[in-house]
Amino acid sequence: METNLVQHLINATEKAANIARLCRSNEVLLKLLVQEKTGSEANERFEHDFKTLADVLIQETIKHDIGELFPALREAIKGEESPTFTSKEGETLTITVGATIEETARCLEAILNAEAAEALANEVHNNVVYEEELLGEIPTLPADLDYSNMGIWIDPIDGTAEYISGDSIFTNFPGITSTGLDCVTVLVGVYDRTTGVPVIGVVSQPFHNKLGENVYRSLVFWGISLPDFDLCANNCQFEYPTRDNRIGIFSSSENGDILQRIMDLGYEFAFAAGAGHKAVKVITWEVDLYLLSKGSTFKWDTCAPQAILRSLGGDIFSYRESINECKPMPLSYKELDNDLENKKCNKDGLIAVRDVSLLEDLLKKLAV
Ligand code: 2IP
Ligand code: CA
Repeated sequence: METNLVQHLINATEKAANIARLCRSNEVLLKLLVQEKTGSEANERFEHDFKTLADVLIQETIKHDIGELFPALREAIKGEESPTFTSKEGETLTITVGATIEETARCLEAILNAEAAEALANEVHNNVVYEEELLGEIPTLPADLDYSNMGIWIDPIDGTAEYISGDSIFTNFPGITSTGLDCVTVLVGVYDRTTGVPVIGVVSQPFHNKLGENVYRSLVFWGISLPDFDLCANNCQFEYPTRDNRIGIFSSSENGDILQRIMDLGYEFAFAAGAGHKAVKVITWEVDLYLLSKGSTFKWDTCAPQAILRSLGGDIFSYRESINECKPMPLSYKELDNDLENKKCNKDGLIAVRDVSLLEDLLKKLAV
């Protein structure tokens, strides 16, 4: 297969989705996920829970697979979790993906029982090629694309609380789930390290299509936004819905005064979990707006959907900065030397849209 970064990111995302699904369908792993301690687990020595292990393993698998194919990118692949676990006695263990199933299983056995470790290691080393009609045609990337100037943010499982509980609640809007497995996403975003602009995004909903008991098929969205190379492509050409109302999607904890102002502009509201999930609803045009006034998302939550939205003429903007500057200010992934920890957080909130012209009224209305 041609070494096309987008196709390989999609394959890696699908492998991540397989690992996430395995943890919910395998009885031993599910028990660990919902923390029913059996007393016989080796992981009692370690302070982290199994949810974190699943996250770390998915993240390290994507890093391993993409790092091997694109060595220039390896050091710049970052995720939400640190791969190092610390035990109560101060002993440390770093989760690594080995060269073989056995090697990976051996590493996991320090935390899990042999059966669970082997099941996970098998999935980590499974050769996954995601081929799906809905993916559309993935273009060849420019030959002179500088991979050494790119960075990747991974959110291995966004909507972790939904992933663990699995309980679904629906909104009044068809197709929009408020809580539950449909709100879970895997997010992989690539950005230009010089400009801080997101350029490639892959977002998967591993539990979107339920085919049977514990059998799901992913829904995958991808986008490329490289205007300097005259290349914008995606598999998200959804038509604008034939509705005359505008819909906004929000976190259930959004500020009441802000919601009132948006309601005054005529928007209807959907409340749903998952930052990635809410951004997907903007991508599919099921809603017009995802707005969050608080700093409760991180670079790994927004990089992938922002790249996809940019490929569609939309974007994700900083909520507070845009209000202060009275113009749309896109979220940036520029790596600044100072204050690195703080820079991981989208501390000024966000506004995600496909139609950037919506910001004109919004910013006026939201300015204090
Ligand atoms: C969370 C997750 C939450 C979201 C929060 C994210 O990421 O997406 O659902 O809150 O902003 O950081 P809300 O659902 O209120 O929008 P994670 O699940 O990875 O911690
Ligand atoms: Ca997240």
